[in-house]
Amino acid sequence: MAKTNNPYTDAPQTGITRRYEFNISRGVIAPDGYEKRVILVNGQFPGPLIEANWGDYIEVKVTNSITDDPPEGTAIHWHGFLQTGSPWMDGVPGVSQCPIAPGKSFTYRFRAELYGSSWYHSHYSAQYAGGLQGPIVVYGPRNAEYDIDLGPIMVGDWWHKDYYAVVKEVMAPGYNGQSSSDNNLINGKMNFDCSTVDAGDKTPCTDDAGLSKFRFAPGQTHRLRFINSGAEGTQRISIDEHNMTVIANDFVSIEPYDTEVITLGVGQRVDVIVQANAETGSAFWLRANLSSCSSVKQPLALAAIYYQGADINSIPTSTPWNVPDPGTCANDDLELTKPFYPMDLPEPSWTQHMDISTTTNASGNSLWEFGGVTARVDYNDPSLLRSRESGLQFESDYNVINYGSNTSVRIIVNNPGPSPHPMHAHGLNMYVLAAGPGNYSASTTVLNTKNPMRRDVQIVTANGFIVVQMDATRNPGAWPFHCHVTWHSSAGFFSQLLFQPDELRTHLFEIPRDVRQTCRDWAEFTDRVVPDQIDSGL
Ligand SMILES: [Cu+2]
Repeated sequence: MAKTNNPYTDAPQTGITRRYEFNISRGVIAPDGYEKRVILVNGQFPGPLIEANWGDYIEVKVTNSITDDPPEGTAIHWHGFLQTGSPWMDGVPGVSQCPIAPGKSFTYRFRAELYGSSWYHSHYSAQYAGGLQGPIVVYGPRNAEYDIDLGPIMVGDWWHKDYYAVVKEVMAPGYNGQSSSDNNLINGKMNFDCSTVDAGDKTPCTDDAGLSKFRFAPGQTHRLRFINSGAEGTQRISIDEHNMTVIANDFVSIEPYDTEVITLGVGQRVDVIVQANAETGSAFWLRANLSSCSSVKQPLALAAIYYQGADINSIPTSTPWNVPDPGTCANDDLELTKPFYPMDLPEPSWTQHMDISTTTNASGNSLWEFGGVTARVDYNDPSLLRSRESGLQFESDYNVINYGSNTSVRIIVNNPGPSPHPMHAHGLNMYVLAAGPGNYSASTTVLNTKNPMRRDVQIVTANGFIVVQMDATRNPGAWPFHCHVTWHSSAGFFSQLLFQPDELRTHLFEIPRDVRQTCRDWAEFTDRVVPDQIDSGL
């Protein structure tokens, strides 16, 4: 039961391992009709669905076949998975592992400790904006009834340039902060108007590439699992003439509430139930709009929903909800989102500010600072390995914050700038105690301490703040806490929270043999080829 089973501790011992093999390679695809150089999983975009039951183990053998044009490392992060006792499996290069060298394999093994909807993506530079991403569903107890599971719906902004070209643009001296996405995709599909390309652009382009299509059974209830797998833009998602009942945010079931539109920052997930209460044979648009708080050329993604009996080649003529974009990119009010399984907030043993700022370095690159530091990792020297082998000294640009034996850490993030940031924590769900405009104020900010929302990504709005808290005892490790806008983390918006380093140095956290081997392989590769790490590496 979702109400009585603690989602963090009561996962059943199923004794089952779900095994997958991923081959990562370069390719050329045209999901919206415009050809783009990408990086694919088993030749697919989005990558294959990973499915498991709550309590299962998931094992993925990842082979890096990015062997030329140029050869490149990779590492895959399993978004939202706690990795309790398995910090090596978190998939962050320069933090939990060395990148998987071209031609080499690494097998990730971790437990589905939580249940719900999520995704995997490369954490190597901005590779996931180049296609390396896919959905994950973990089936678990229900907090609301429904008849049909429509599965994951990945929604993401899409750049026509390959990811490395965009990183180059973002990292160039004098960058003005505006790299516009070209389109918006639902499950890797959308049309594009090829007449709008820049003059002289000879890239092959076809109009009417086609849209994603979904089926509704009249009278039945349907579960839809929305995932924002984009690089930057916040999505506002609605279904014409249908209400949605929100039942989960990220990997956290919540008390259901109804809405006409959901707001989804990069990395976030929202699960909804939709009652198919229209007539047999009717058709409706599912709309995802990129909010105006980021810079986009074509904000609207469409998918068609066909009721049984409808002509699946017909074009829906449904009416959109009147839900104007407030332009704030704020998540729904915390009053609306209450975890279904209530938990008490522990007393924080430490409270600190981690504010967001920008800086220009000596070469003229505009970079982010998080807690006053612009981060950059060394792929050859991951912090987790170092925390065992060479003491707890890190160069300042690792941006490691050592919390020692703290039990629960409260972090206040003020964002005085004009961009919103979806803040993502690895290895845990944050308690979200407050989110609002302006700066946090110790005297006036009201903290929501009674069964506060928990999730792994929370948006801090432009000129806004959030207050989050993280339990630091249950999961020793070096856990990234960063902005999920991939161009922002490339430009240094990244930190690592080191929890319980003394435990990390016990025999319980011996460095696995394969993790060492991956570093040896990477060292051998980088002796021959020096990767052009023009960004933070993340
Ligand atoms: Cu950001």
